[in-house]
Amino acid sequence: MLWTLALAGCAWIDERAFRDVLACAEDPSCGETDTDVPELCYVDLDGDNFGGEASGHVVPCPDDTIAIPGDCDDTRPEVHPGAPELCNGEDDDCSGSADETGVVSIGAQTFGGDLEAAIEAGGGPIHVCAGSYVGPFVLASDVDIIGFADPILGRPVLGPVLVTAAALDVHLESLILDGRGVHRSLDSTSPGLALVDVDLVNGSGTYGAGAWLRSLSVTTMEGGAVRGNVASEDGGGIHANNAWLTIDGTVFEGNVAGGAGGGLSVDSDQGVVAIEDAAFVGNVAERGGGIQYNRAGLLQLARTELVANEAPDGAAIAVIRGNSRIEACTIHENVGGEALLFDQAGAEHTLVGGTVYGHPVGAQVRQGVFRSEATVDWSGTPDNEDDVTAFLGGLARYDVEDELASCGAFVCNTIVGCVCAN
Ligand SMILES: [Ca+2]
Ligand SMILES: [Ca+2]
Ligand SMILES: [Ca+2]
Ligand SMILES: [Ca+2]
Repeated sequence: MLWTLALAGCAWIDERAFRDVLACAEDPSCGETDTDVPELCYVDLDGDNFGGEASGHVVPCPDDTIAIPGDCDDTRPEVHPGAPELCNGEDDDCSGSADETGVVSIGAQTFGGDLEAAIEAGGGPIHVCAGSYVGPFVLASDVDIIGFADPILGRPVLGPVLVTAAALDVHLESLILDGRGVHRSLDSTSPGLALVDVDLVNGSGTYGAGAWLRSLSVTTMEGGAVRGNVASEDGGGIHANNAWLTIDGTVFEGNVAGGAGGGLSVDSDQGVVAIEDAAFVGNVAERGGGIQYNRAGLLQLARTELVANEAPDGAAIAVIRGNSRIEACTIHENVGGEALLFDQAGAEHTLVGGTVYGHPVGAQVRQGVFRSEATVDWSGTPDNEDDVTAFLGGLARYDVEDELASCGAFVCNTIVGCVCAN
């Protein structure tokens, strides 16, 4: 009614008065008491049309203020109510929290929960927040994918979770790739794959259930874990076939291979494998419970722990082809056969310091040259008093722990057994 009067009288009213008229029309108590509270202005320094602090003015608002509050960061125009919530640890939409579960973003662009779309779009590091994402994810160009709060990349049906087909430079960080017991977690041909704090878990496959690193690929691993993967053939955790692989601080735990290399198998003749500050714990295989190395070249292993791995041959490590240098490693209580198995004529193996204990036989050199460059502690435990190095040449097997201290190097073959090389 009041509205009608106002229009009929052709009286000029400002916008606020007009809104009051509208409100009154729906409020029977209008006019009985004075509820006419002045509308406040809020400082809007970043110009996103949402104010932060109250400015002390009422409408009409002066410059740099606005009657709409709710800006939780008035220094950043991209942060305001209704802005897309990005995966960045910050509250972008001013809802009161960084509610980022299931959010994927590249810079200021959000992809909701669609990681595949983000990979296709590219153009910057992809940030993936907590949540579960369903692959497969095929990387066909350079990409950085960085997780926050341990997002899980999985796949419910057949096919690897993540494939780096033809990708040149791939950086994956703080992600969990979960094969969910149906396929391997990672399949790489990338010549530049970096895994930083990436977990490869619950994979299943013939070779390399956690990851199959294919011919001529180059991979660096830093931190993270390879856990609970099961291969029917070689490489329960990882199978490196003609592949370069550097491992720093990664934990291989509870992986199983029906063939060789419960934690890691290395084969074919190209590529360098270097491992440091890692741990192989509770992996199981028919040969090389922790690691099998079957490649011309050199296995480099430093400051790494091999514990409670299990295999009838080479419970911790089997080097059946190629050379090895095992430095300052802790190798104890592996189960099955000897802890260390070396078995190629002419190959050279050097043990430098470290500790080997808790096995019926510490090391077995079937063939090759075996050297000890620093004192290795072959401590038996009360339950394993015969835990000394044993060398098997042909049918002759004998313990040489004491001789090793004075000799330093043995040459072993299947004809004459082992003789001091000095
Ligand atoms: Ca603002
Ligand atoms: Ca803002
Ligand atoms: Ca955010
Ligand atoms: Ca929020």
